[in-house]
Amino acid sequence: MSEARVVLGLGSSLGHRESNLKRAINRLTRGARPVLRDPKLSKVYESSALTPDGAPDDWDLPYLNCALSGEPLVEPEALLARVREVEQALGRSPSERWAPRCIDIDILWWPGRGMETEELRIPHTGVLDRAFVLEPLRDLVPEATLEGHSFREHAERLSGDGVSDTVYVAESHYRVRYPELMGILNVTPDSFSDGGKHARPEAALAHAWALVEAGAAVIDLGAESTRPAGEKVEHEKEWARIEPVLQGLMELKRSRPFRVSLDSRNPKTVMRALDIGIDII
Ligand code: PH2
Ligand code: MG
Ligand code: MG
Repeated sequence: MSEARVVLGLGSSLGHRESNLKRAINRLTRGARPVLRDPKLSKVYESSALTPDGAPDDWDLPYLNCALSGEPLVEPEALLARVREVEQALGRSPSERWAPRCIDIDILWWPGRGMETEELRIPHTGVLDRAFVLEPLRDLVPEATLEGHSFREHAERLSGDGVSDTVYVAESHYRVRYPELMGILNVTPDSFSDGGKHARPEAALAHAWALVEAGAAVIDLGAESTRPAGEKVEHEKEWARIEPVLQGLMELKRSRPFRVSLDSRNPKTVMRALDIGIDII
């Protein structure tokens, strides 16, 4: 039988919110000291800040929230200690209650480990009346019950009352959930890995298409191999290789969303490519 899973709630309203969530998730689940095994992530939601009465206007910064579940590798007190360490490592500074924060990590739900001490309350305060907590929780443990109803039912009740502004944000979800993939497109005769394969523009574009189909968010175009003793390519020659492929990539971008990165050490090439429309240098 598998151990009960714990559910953490994560929120961020300061800095690069998606990066903050992603970094917290990585620290909790990977690396030197993971505290959760077999992690699952809810959707990522945005909502306006819940602030105390009389809070300054500049506290009114929208939050991204999500929930993370996993098999706990430590006891509740040790999990709380690790959570605080991660908050600190990501730059959380002691501040007033409910002030904006770069990261907040709360232990929301842990079947069989309900408790109420000075330090720790499980289930976490307010899980049933805050949509930004309840909706992520519902994504992960819809059938778990609290106060006689499942989280699915509680979430339906809250969204039914029409006051919640918590919305799923697909772009943020993907950015938190997945690292982006970059596909490499070498239009060189002599690269290590694929030298010569895509020397013709049509072949290069077919390969770019396949990379985008396979999930590449960025296509990195280069026309000069930087391998040791590789051929040095001057601007005119480099541009003759780059230009037709770059034009073709612009066409491709009409039907598929991806960004184009240019891998070049030559300012002239960069300037001309900027005119056509690259996203990353
Ligand atoms: N967390 C707070 C205070 N207010 N508002 C939203 N929308 N989301 C939060 O996670 C949140 C909040 C304190 O932890
Ligand atoms: Mg909180
Ligand atoms: Mg907290």
